[in-house]
Amino acid sequence: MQVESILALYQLDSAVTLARPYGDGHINDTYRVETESGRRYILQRLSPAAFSEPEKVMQNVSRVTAFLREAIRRRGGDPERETLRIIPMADGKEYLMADDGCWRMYGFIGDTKTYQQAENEAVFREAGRAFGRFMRDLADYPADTLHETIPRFHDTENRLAAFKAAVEENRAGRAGQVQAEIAFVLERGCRAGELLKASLPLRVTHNDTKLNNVLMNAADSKALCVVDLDTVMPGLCAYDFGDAIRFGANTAAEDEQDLTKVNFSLPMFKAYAEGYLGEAGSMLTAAEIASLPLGAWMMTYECGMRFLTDFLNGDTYFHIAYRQHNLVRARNQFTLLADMERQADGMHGIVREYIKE
Ligand code: ADP
Ligand code: GN1
Ligand code: MG
Repeated sequence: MQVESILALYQLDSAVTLARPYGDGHINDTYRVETESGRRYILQRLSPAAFSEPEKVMQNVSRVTAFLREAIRRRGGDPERETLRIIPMADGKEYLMADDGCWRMYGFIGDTKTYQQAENEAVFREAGRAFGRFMRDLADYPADTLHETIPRFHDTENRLAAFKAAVEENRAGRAGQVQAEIAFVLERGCRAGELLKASLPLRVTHNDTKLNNVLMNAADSKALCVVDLDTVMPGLCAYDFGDAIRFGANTAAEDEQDLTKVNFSLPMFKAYAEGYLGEAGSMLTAAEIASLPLGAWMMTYECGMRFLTDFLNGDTYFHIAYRQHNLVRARNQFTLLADMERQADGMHGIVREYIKE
């Protein structure tokens, strides 16, 4: 459906003056909307490729944000700036099921900044604080009432099975050109089940903790609001920690093509651990803290494999800007992973300091 027709279903404060694609998310179609009075909104079409049951996503988001607003208020924060608010349509519904997918609107949280790369340790430490606080705020959320919006989202063994099927099917005829990358994934396949085998406690986790899913307050550069709540589900803290490290402790962008620039930064890892464990460390068991380096390895392995799977399938899942984009991203993740393997002892040394004997 046209953005204009969707907007016509909303009764906003005044007439819409602008609706323009916004942000760098890989999944949803996001638009920034402005009205005559100067108010702003975020309009999104949920990706049908990612979310087959959008009603469940919206039910989770509605409940989780209501819960977060209370938690934020209780700790003296500002619920209007520190979590998302769904803007209902004129008929009171929180989303629209259209032919091309599910549409929804949020209030725009202004005077903020999102980073596509961690510019320095202070920024990344703040991101760690944001996701640590997020998990703590949701510690008492009844996890069994959450829908699993993407089944087995971080079940890496299942991702590996999907990867092998994509290689076998070779739908886009690209397997021949990525033999080295396929071998890289398969060589490590025996480790895919390591996290799930560890019997770690399930928490309410975000599951997509990329740096650009945190809004930083422009005025003081402090972490303000965690966004992109579509994958909030029961999960392991190692997923949240690991996925953030995968993105932010890379010395280059996730899609940097010059692989000599792609390294794993231990100082960035340390900064994130300080922020995250400073907020959430007291609620975690020793086994959970010890699992965080494995989380970083696993999320990087899994994400590289997911990019390569999408490349093999003909780019049906992640947004791409050019033909080889998913392959570039996969190579980037594998380069990062190899460097993480070289620096595994360093990661373990850092988290060990947080384990109380
Ligand atoms: P995707 O699932 O595609 O990543 P997101 O929900 O993360 O979509 O939105 C894309 C980007 O839009 C985010 O990275 C963030 O920069 C920005 N954004 C999302 N929601 C808001 C909001 N309520 N206020 C301001 N910016 C937002
Ligand atoms: C997607 O939605 P976005 O751009 O924040 C993806 C993550 C990947 C990430 C890789 C729902 O995140 O799992 O790690 O791209 N989200 C979904 O950049 O699949
Ligand atoms: Mg996002």
